[in-house]
Amino acid sequence: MKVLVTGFEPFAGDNVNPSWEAVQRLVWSTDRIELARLQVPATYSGSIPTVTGAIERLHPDVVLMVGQAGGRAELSVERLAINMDDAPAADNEGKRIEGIPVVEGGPPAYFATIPVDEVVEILHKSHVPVVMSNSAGTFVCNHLMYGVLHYIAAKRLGTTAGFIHVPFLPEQVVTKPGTPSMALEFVVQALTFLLPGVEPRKPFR
Ligand code: PCA
Repeated sequence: MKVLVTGFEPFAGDNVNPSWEAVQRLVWSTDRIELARLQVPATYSGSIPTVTGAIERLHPDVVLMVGQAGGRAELSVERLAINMDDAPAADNEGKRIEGIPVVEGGPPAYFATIPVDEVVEILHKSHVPVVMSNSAGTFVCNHLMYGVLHYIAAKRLGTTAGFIHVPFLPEQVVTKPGTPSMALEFVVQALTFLLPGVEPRKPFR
């Protein structure tokens, strides 16, 4: 099984993004899973083509996208992506989009096609704090998740895809009292635990 795992570059003035830090450190010891890693620009214009281009080149069975959700206390397995870009924050090109669909005329939403319940269950059994989330937000992460699921659906590929949000790293919250964070080693371990769970065992839903 070939798994493409993606993480985002730092954004919003931070100099790290826990998603990319963790993706770079993922180790997988069996030859049953072949990992490809990709850093994705935190931009509306660049994120989708970066990942769909890699899907075209690598033909992965699974695409697991990872992003930072600053302020969340646990990992979130995203259940759906909506057809809406709507965030006051600027992306890394300084672009702000408020209230515009990701894909004009596209369906309102896509469900993740990885088995989200199984991934949550695996992580719970592994004692990792994780929730199933019904919103990947309306910024670049949701944009990417929607765009990739749309591309896979439009091309009728067998690739399954999903998105995991991870909290800030402790170093990012040093001057943000009360803001949750998770140690990098823990995030890396959690992603390693969930990898076998993304194996496509069920048809799309
Ligand atoms: N998190 C942002 C974009 C890039 C990232 O890592 C988000 O949740 O939209």
